[in-house]
Amino acid sequence: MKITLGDKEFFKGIGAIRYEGTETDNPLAFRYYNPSQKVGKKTMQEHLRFAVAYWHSFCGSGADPFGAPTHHFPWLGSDDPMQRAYDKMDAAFEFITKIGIPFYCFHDYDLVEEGSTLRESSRRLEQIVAYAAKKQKASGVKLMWGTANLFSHPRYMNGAATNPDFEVVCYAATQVKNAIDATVELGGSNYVFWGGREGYLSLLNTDMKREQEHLAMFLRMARDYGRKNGFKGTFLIEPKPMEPTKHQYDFDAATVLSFLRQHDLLADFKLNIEVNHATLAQHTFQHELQVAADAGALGSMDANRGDYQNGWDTDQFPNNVTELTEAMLVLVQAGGFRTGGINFDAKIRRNSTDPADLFYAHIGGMDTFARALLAAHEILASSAYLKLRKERYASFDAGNGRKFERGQLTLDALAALAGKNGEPAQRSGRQEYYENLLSRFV
Ligand code: XUL
Ligand code: CO
Repeated sequence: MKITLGDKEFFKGIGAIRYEGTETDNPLAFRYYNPSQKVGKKTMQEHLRFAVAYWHSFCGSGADPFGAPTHHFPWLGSDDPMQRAYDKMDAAFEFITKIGIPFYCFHDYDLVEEGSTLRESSRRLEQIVAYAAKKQKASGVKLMWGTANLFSHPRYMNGAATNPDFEVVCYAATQVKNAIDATVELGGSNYVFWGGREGYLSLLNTDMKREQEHLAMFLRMARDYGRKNGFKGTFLIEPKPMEPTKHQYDFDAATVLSFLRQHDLLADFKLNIEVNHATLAQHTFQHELQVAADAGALGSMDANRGDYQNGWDTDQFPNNVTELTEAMLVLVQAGGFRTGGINFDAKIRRNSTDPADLFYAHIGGMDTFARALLAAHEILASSAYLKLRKERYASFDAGNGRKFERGQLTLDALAALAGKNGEPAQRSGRQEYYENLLSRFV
């Protein structure tokens, strides 16, 4: 079959999406995201560093555990896997360019489907990566991160790096090696590990300690391979507590940080925090970001939202400005992104079946983040917020409080002070006051 490249328009009738301001009625325009607008020292585009997720936006079929695909997008139509891969890439770059997002992210087998042998899969991947390099060069779009899909194929049903069968570990290693090569070739600034199958379904058949040691060994090898072969970016671990596995080892930010510390990997690995993974772990997104930031390990974000009425990973597009303003407060105070950014790891709903729905979804997500950034910046730059929070801790800024922080007191000394001072005066935490302060800027 003769392969055709680059001669189809997949999003007919939709041109470049532009900033038109809040007065516009145009549903295919940005109302807040104005890439060149300065917010403090950086432009919005530099702050937010948006990325499109290849898997949801171009591979997603709308299938769910109860029903067949509903997204019959034209780039998924060909019978030939290579033609399908090229069409998908043409559609992806057309979309990414029209929406004006500077980055994209992929799993190896998002770009092209796996073949029947490892050799065939690697050959397909090499071909499509060469095409991606051309598309990147022609469009200026950059790779934010690459990763290997170590969870879809049945061979990974018992885990990838943590599989009790060494042969599966070797297979996973080959995939990671190829995916790192692809990331390096495409100038990716991060490489992600998301361990969807790294964990257990039942502890009865699981040697947890041994599996976790295997995971650390595997990550060390991937790090060494990447560094030896020209990968200068950041390795990222993306925590998630469960789904698809009952218990995943990368449960949440605190768990991953302690694992990285234990295995001496913190110099090379940071965290990629995803909204709906945070909420699955019974945390807020901003909590997870703060835990990562406090360890100097806030690398990147996967943006989406869960559903308040159910427990699982619904991966909807973000639309809550107030919640995201709290998240952006953490990001801005942490100094913003370096190699990372905001990847829309979100999918249009099963019954959103028009190609235009992909545009509405990303426009809404981008505008929501832009509003949250503007609000967070204003709160930090021109409100009493930081001063008020600091004042809550004023008793540690001088006298015995300061001595305590410096390690100059003993438990006996604290007890003597309590004896002298008596019952402490009640001080309000004023949560509603802080919430109102934030609302004023949203
Ligand atoms: C799954 C998820 C993944 C990772 C990359 O919940 O978030 O798509 O982002 O493997
Ligand atoms: Co994700």
